[in-house]
Amino acid sequence: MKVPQLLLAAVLASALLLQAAPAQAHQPDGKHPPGQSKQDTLRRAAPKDFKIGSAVAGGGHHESQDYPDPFTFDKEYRKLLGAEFSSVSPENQAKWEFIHPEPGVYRFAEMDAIVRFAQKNKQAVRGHTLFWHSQNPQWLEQGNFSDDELRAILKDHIQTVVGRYAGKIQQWDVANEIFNDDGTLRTADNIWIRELGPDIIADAFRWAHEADPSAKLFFNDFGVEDINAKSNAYLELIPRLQAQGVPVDGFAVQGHLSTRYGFPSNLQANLQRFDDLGLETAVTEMDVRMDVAAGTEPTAAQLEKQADYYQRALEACLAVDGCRSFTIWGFTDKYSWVPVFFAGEGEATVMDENFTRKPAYYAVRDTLRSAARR
Ligand code: 9MR
Repeated sequence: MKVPQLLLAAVLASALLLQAAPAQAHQPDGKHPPGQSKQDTLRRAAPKDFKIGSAVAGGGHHESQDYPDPFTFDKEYRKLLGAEFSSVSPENQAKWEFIHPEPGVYRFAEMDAIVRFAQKNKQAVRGHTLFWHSQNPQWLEQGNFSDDELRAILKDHIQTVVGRYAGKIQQWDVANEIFNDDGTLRTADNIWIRELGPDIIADAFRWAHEADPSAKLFFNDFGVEDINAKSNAYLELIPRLQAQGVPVDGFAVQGHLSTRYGFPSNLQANLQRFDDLGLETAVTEMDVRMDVAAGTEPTAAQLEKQADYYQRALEACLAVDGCRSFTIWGFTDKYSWVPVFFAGEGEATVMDENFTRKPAYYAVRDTLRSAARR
């Protein structure tokens, strides 16, 4: 080859390289699924002061599935959990049966690991939950304790658990699901209310506040997205407690929705009426299940409808001043509680079993982005 030809070849080669360079940016990097770069995540899309969260899969229904503990064993899952979210909630790892398995015996390892992970990834933590009718250990439910003993057990539990993570938990779901759909207290199934009377609710908040004055203390429930008898019951109870000086900071709607039913169209107005009381609000367990027969895939129309529900719920929260935290109850269908609890329903989260983003993912991301631009 003569010198000018060589030069030409070199110029051509570098031109080709230059052309190839931007295209490479769109190639999978081996670390992220195609189309998912580290920059392009929900937490990056969100407004600065807004937490976008996920439950941390482990315990509960996971223990009867044929996979190991997701949070501990699934590397891809952990990577996405850290990259995508600015808040995490223990799905089961801080519930009574998990964290307090025997009288006087606490098992903190799993919750400690979640809190460490959150700190490493600069994430907030929502604590869940201290006072509930479900997932209580047998020793508690069948213990035949006197009222004084029960009170002491609850106080010790709340102060031990909340105290251990003091300063590290942004919001605690202190009391979970205390009302029936008709707005009456769940007296029959909630051991605390049944045995000690409704005043124990105020004590639970007081004890939690003593143990961590910096944590925001919430009521949390399902079926309270809309204005209805159950959400009205909270609207009546919370100001009554506040008037007595009980440290209640927030009201949270879980957001377990189904495309079988219409979207709760008064969600924003409902959150707003709690905001008007000076309370924080939050969406804490969002998912949108749909009917899918085993072995079949959801249709495009189903996925669009699901995306629309996620988007409207997020928009409702974003439109209310004190709603600064939106958590989804798991981000992948691989580990969702839904198919285990509802036969014939599933696909409720924003990513499929292979962590591929669904239309709901993009709806959430784009809604966060437009809010961040405002
Ligand atoms: O997702 C949780 C699942 O792993 C447990 O088996 C189940 C047991 O009740 O609880 C699920 O989480 C619930 C949450 O703690 C409270 N609101 C309803 C959630 C879905 O059932």
